Amino acid sequence: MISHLKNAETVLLASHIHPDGDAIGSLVALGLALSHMGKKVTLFNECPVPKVYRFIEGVDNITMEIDDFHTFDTAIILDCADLVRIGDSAKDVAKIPVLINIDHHATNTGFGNFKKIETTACATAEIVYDILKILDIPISVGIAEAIYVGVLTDTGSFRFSNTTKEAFDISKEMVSLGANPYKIADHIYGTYSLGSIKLLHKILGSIEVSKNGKLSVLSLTLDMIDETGTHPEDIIGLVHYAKHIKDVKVAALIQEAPATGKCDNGTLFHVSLRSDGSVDVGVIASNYGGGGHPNSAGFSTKLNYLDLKKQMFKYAETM
Ligand SMILES: [Mn+2]
Repeated sequence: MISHLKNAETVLLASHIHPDGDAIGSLVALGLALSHMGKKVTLFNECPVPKVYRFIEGVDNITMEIDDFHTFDTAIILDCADLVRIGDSAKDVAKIPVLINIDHHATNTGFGNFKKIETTACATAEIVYDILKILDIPISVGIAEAIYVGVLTDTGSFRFSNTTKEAFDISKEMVSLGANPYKIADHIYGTYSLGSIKLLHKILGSIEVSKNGKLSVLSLTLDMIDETGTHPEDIIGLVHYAKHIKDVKVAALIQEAPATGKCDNGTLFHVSLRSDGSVDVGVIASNYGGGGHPNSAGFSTKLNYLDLKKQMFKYAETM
């Protein structure tokens, strides 16, 4: 894979729809690095970059539309367990001569011609960091911030079970190279709009807990987004509130999908799942055609709201 990366000339880099900090951070960090090597680089994500990540250098170069997929000799897919996670363009991207799959999800399907799948990596940004070391590319302040964002957000600010020694080692190095932890944290956690706090109020009001107290469910409707003047891409990390309840093993956020939208073809709801470690939510998500990690996973569904909730609460009785 490394020798192919060195030889690639026109590279498309893509990450998953509804991007998180790792999807954006990995995309930008590797993109800046490959540009530095003199390659023609295009950064691609089908969904808008959430506002809280727009401070990262190079995010303005992320495009949501590609006119001609034939111009690329290589596609690098980041933080995606499956190629379809990049969205509608998966079928076009699949035709690019060489596909490189860089990811840390245990449910990764192993797609692509070359792959670097490290399931023990705290974030895809950690794997990108390793690749930059192998390629001996200098890490600029912009790259350092992007990698730091990936590690910070995928570890839940160094709280989740994937918070490894490497997470701290890499973060320390990124800080020594110029990433500013306070500035980054303030952008990601301290720049919410009033509307998003009002939205939080509405979502918290929707909470339901299963009879045995092991499953908590938050619901987010399009009406709530409308009423608060917020945007779906601004909704980050809400599911964790449902996980903070004592004795809850699995927390779920059911999010209504827009009726039309490039990101959401035919999908009625997106479901985010988080586990305390005693239930493998990656398996639950796979059963619904999604994927993820044992403690953090998600899926999209065409089930209606009541049927979906019924199935989830029925499942809760087995936990
Ligand atoms: Mn990730």
